[in-house]
Amino acid sequence: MDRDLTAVSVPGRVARPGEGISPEELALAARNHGMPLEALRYGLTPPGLHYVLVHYDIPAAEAADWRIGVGGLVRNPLRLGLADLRSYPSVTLRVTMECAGNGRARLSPRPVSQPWLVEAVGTAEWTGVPLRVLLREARVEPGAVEAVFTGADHGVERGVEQDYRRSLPLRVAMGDDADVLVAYAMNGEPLPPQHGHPLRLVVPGWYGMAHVKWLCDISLTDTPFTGFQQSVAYRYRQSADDPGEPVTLIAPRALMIPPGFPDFMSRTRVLRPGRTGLEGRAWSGHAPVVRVEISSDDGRTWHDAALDAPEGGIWAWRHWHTAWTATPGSHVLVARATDADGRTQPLDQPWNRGGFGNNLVQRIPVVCLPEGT
Ligand SMILES: Nc1nc2c(c(=O)[nH]1)N[C@H]1C(S)=C(S)[C@@H](COP(=O)(O)O)O[C@H]1N2
Ligand SMILES: [Mo]
Repeated sequence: MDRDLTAVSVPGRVARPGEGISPEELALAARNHGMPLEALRYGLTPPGLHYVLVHYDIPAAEAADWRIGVGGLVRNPLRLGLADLRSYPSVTLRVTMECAGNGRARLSPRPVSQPWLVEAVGTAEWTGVPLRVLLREARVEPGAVEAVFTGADHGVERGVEQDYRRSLPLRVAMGDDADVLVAYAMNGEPLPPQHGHPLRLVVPGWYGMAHVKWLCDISLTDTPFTGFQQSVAYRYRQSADDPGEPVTLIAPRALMIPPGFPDFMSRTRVLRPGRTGLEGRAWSGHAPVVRVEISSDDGRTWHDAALDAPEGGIWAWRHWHTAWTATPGSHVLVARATDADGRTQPLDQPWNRGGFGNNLVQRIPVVCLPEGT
C-alpha cells in the first residue's frame, strides 16, 4: 500500500541550534534562485535575473488553450482566453516583488524552508487587464467579501494536497489601493514559464505569495478563504499554536550592491583604499521610501545616502547612492531604508516561525587592503 501524504510531507519546523542547511533546503535553493545583488544596478531587472519561487512544479501550459474563469458570487460568470484578455485596454505597471521569506536563512533559530539570504527580489514591468475591469463585467454579487485565485500547479505541503490558491479582500481586488493586474506580459514579452506563463496575478505592494502564477480561476466568496496558503502558511506566528496575523504588504528594505570584488568561495568583499561609490535600491509596500542611511561601522554611526527620483511609478524600488572612503582593515557596511509612514528596518532580527516579512538590515563585511597592494 502507498504511504499516506503525512508520511512524505512533514509539518513545518525550526532548525535545531547549530543545525546546518539540509539537502532538502539545498534542493529548494537550487530550484528557486535569487537575484544576484549586482543586478541592483538595473532599474528593470533583466530577464532571468528576477528571483523565482515555485512551491511545486512549473505546470505545462499552452497559451492557446488557456482559459480563465471568473465565477462564484457573480451574476455574469466569465470564461476568457488570452485573445479575449488582450482585447481589453491594457495597463502596464513597474512593480518590485519580494518573497515574504526573504532573509529567512539568516534567522536564528532558522525556520526550515526555502533558505533565502537577502536576494529574493526583482522588478518587472507587468502588462495586463486590471482585475477591477473583469470583476465589474462579471457583476459581483453584494454578499461577496473575497476573491479566491487558483493556480494550475499542484502539490502537497505539510500533509495537505492542494492547488496553489490564495485570496484577496474584495476591496484590494477592486484596486482601491493599487491596480491589481491579471498580467499576460513581463517586460513586454509573454510571461516566461517560471513566472506564471501565460497568466498571473500582480498585486502591487504585497509580498510575492499574493501574486498567483498560472492563474486559471477567480472565484468570489461570501466567507474569507481558509485554504492552506492563507490560514496555515503566510502568517506571522511566534509558536506552532499561535493563530498569528496574515502576511500582506512588503516591509521597507534597502539593499546595496556589494562593493569591490568577491572571494570565490566566501564571497567576502575585497577593495582598495580610497573613495568608493556605494549604491543600491530601496522599497516598501506601505509607502514610498523617503530615506536611506548608510553605516560603515556596523550601525554605530550613520549618514544619509542621496535618493534618486523615483523611476517608473510608486510600486517600484528607488535608486540611492553615496560615497565612502575605505581605509585599510575590516569594515561592516549597512544600509537602512525608511518609508513615508515612518516604517524602518531593525538592527536586530524580527523573528517569527515562518521567517516572514523579516527586514533586518543587510550587513556587508568588507576587507580593505593595505595602501600600495
Ligand atoms: N501558482 C503559484 N503562484 C505563486 C507561487 C507558486 O508556487 N504557485 N509562489 C508564490 C510566491 S511564494 C512568490 S514569492 C512569487 C514569486 O514570483 P516569481 O517567481 O515570479 O518571482 O510567486 C507566488 N505565486
Ligand atoms: Mo514567496
